[in-house]
Amino acid sequence: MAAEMKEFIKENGSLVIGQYTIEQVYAGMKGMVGMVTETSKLDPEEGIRFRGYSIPELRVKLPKAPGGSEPLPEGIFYLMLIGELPTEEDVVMVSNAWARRSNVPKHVFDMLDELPKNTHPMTQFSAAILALQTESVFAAAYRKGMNKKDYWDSMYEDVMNLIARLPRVAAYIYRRAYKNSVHIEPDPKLDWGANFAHMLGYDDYDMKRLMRLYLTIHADHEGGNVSAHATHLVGSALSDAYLSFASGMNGLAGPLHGLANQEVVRWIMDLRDHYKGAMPTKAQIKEYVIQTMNEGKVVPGYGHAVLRKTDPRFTAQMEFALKYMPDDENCKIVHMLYEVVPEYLSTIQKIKNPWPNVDAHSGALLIHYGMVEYDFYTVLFGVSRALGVLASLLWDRALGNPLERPGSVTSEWMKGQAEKAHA
Ligand code: HAX
Repeated sequence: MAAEMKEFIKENGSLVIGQYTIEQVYAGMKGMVGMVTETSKLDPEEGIRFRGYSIPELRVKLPKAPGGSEPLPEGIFYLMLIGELPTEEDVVMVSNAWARRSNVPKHVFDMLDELPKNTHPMTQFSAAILALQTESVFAAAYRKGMNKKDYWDSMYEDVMNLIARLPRVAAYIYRRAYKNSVHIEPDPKLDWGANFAHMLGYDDYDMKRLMRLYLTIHADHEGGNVSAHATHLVGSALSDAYLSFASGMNGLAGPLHGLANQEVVRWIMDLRDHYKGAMPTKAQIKEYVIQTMNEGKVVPGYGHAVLRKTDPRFTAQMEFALKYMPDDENCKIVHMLYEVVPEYLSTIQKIKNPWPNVDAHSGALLIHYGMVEYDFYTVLFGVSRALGVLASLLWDRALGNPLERPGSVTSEWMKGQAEKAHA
């Protein structure tokens, strides 16, 4: 594929594929094509497709655990990395490889134990990923002196080892923060998602089913979102998978990105408190949304930089809720919000997308199965996001992608351009 891409660029490299405006440069480069990401592509109207497959298609087509109804996340990783739907055997192979590679060195747990218990779980997660960097096969090989052609091999080792280790690290953070540091050993017989639920302390079948869905739908959202872009950008300096992925997680920890999943639940709890715990009416919800906006805050879980319709990841979770927990009060509120918020936000001209994103629903599902510690939710997102951004990083190395270094200008320069244009 690397040779094919070189040839493609040689033949077509001078073709112009777009133009952009001063406004786009100031508005976070939205809508400017600036990178190639093979694992998934986001359509503003339809939502994400992983290697061409939509979420509803993947919920049917990807292999499932025996007797299970939701895809195994191992399958979406295989699909993103290889570009083809996996067989049942392929998925078992990935599952076994991750189980074999999942050992976390003691110094990572020791480091976590030194942090104040109230350190935000995402800060702990990022610090633990950096602490794991001692294990980087790529960094060790580079130091010894490695031919460019061999980058892919050691990066593959890092990517597989890191993904294998993340559930253990995340579960350790959770049990330390919320379960008196009573830790649970992994069960190598379980698949990656079920084992994660097990180590978190949720052994019932329902949570394992939710975890498999959750880890599948959060895995990737093309290359420009903050966590994917940060991982890719840092990786372009030949930083190893640990250094690159930690950067991505620092981006995911922002409230306009992955942290929105905890903010949604916090906002719903505040809303419920505001109305003294009673189920709010639609009129009350609207009133609370208006109050949030008037206080200069965002309504978490709504809006998107690219999407212009309801996020199919929201829809998948809503279907799950209606099937498995139709009477859950928090889910009912989430569904009422869906009836009220877009209608209101679409009256505000500056908001480009009034529809819910993935984070609008996930917390309510987790609370239903007993995971109420919402500060932890973004770590779950991060474990899943590893699948996409690390598959992409591996492709970056395989294709020999170069250092990323966009140009930047001053506002003086911009004004000069405008003057020239108006002269
Ligand atoms: N509530 C209130 N105001 C909103 C809004 C919301 N949900 N969504 C957008 N706006 C506002 C923006 O803050 C911006 O206001 P200013 O011009 O005053 O700064 C204006 O509308 C235009 O924004 P936009 O062009 O529609 O949206 P952006 O591409 O700039 O931002 C965001 C996209 C997702 C960051 C934005 O919609 C937002 O803040 N949403 C709430 C937070 C959230 O749910 N984030 C998670 C997004 C999905 C994700 O990455 N998950 O991990």
